[in-house]
Amino acid sequence: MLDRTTLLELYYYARLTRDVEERLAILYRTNQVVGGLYRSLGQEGESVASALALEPSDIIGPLIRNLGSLLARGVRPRDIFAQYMARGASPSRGRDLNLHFSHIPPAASGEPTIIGPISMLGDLIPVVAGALLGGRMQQRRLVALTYIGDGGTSTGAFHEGMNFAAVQRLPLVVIAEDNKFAYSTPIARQMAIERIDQRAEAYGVAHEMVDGNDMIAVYEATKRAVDRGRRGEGATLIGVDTMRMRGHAEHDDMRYVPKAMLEQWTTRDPIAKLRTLLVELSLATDTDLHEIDRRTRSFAEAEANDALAQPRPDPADVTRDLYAGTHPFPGRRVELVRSPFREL
Ligand SMILES: Cc1ncc(C[n+]2csc(CCOP(=O)(O)OP(=O)(O)O)c2C)c(N)n1
Repeated sequence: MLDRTTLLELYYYARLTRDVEERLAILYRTNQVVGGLYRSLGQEGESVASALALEPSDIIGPLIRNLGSLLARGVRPRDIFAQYMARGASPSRGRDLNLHFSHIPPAASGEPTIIGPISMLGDLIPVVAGALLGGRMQQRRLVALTYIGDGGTSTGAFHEGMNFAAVQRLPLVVIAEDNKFAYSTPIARQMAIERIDQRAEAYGVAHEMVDGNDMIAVYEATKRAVDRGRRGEGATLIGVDTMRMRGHAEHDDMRYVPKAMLEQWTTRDPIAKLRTLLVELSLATDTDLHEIDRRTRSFAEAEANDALAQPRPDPADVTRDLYAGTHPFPGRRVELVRSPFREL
């Protein structure tokens, strides 16, 4: 069984993810968000739990729906809000949106390397595998964690990346999310196999399937995969059984999802599930958990307001950092915050 601190961290970061997304939804409806909002409602648990199983300096490559993985690794919510609102001081300085930014710290910093999402689905797998190859050449014992949706696993780039990672025995951990729909395409139209983790068999990669809404199960499976990778035993694909409880993005009313299906998955909410367990095991009281809820809600609100107060990019330097040889900005590093539970 996981220690109490880790369990409370799982709860805290899943709550924070939901609260940051709730704030983003308000900003979206009031026209403050530039572009779309791709929520992870109902599947926050798998992003948070998998990312917490890494060592702090490991590599993480989220896709657009894996906000929880970045928050769990310490990325400050203010930077996320600033990205969504294309503010001039956001990590990409308003040149790109949402989670599309990277963080490449010096090796000795102990900070995570973050490789931003690549819009062409599947392509993040070979890129993250390449980063691991680089880490190996520098004799760093890094493990990398990345994510792919069920739709993304049907791309050629996914297959090439997985095969490359397998052949090179790279310490790559891939979370393959069966969240039931790729936009409006149901999983049965996506693959002829029973479980998404069976994709791994073609490459000779270790795999297992877990309940994606059971944060402890996801944490433990990822930890096993991370340890295996660090021991030099190669890549792992972890299939997570979960459900996307909002549309593909906020503009999508998800009319293609049967109501009964949504109702059934409401009873399997990952945050509610962990909350019940914490109380049942007497690891936290209802009052303790209410206090965490209050804390994450007010943190998300304050961080959103901070980002709202930031100026937009200066039109005068709009082409800076876009083309070679035009006075690039000095590197802007993402601001990281420590887990409140590790400071106690
Ligand atoms: C190669 C490629 N094809 C199509 C798209 C357009 N597209 C963006 S997201 C998406 C659905 C992705 O579904 P899935 O991989 O299951 O992830 P989910 O949205 O369920 O998290 C599609 C088709 C794309 N970005 N890249």
